[in-house]
Amino acid sequence: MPKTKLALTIPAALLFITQSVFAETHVVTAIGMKFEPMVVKIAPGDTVRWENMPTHNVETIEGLVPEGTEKIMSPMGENYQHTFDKEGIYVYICTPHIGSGMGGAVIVGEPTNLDDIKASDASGGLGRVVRKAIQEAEAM
Ligand SMILES: [Cu+2]
Repeated sequence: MPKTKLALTIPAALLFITQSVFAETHVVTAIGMKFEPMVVKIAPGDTVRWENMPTHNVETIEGLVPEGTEKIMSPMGENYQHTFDKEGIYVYICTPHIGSGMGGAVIVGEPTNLDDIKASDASGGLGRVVRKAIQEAEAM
């Protein structure tokens, strides 16, 4: 391998290794009808792991996630984890318990879609989750 090419390859490899080493896993625990913590702030590439989920799940809502991201619909009653790569706010609910306000948000990097979230007309349990997500994003 020519010397110049090698000189470029090594820093690129180191950067990749560094990012992998520093990617974190954040645990959210279902306690009663609440996710704790309700809002987690993470870096792109980090993972969120939901635990203690015997009667719960995680479902993202169209319009309350960054554009172009795939919907999350985790199997009911199972712990679940997801790695978030795209920046923005991801509001999620527990499908059977959102009426009781069981939901939360993951803020990945900068809250790039804050205006979209603010423009949503969510009410009831989902409205409470959305207001909490906005409050946390604005405090950043
Ligand atoms: Cu639930």
